Amino acid sequence: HFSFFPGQPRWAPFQQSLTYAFFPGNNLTDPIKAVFRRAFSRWAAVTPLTFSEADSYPEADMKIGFFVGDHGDGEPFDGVLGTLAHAFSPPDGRFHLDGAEEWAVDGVGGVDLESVAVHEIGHLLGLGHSSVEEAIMFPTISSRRRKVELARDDVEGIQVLY
Ligand code: TQI
Ligand code: ZN
Ligand code: ZN
Repeated sequence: HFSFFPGQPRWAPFQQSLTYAFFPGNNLTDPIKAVFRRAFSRWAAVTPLTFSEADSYPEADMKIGFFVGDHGDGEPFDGVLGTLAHAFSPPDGRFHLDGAEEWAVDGVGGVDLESVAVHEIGHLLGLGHSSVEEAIMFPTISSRRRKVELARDDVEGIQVLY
């Protein structure tokens, strides 16, 4: 079953058009940006929310970046495997990925980026972990697995919030 963060934080009702931006220092390629666009669109499909890429990193609601080791928020990354990414609950908007991972984009490589992005966006929107194994918000995933389709449990959870 789905869960929320303590106090059930969510983006405010007047914030249905949310923006996201990529940390400029990462210089991400278009195929990588497209993975995040697809991940956002899965949540947009089942909520009244819309997501669009903003040019201004500081002004965006959600800030996405790849970082290695200590990156200044008290939650250092740990190198290959272990923690892959973390995201903070609303209305924080920070979404960080471990730059030390071998990320799989479009099926090529190691850890599937879209699977992790769909999960972390769930956290950005206010979902905690689920006890349902098929759910995107289940707290573990077998390595090299691709899991990008929202389960009914994920949809029910997000529709309680939005
Ligand atoms: N990162 C953890 C996660 O996102 C960070 C975390 C631990 C966390 N406990 C939390 C975040 C409680 C919010 C609330 O769950 S992770 C998976 C999964 C990770 C794990 O790198 O371990 C995915 C990131 F579910 F597959 F195990 C993405 Cl998809
Ligand atoms: Zn971080
Ligand atoms: Zn999680």
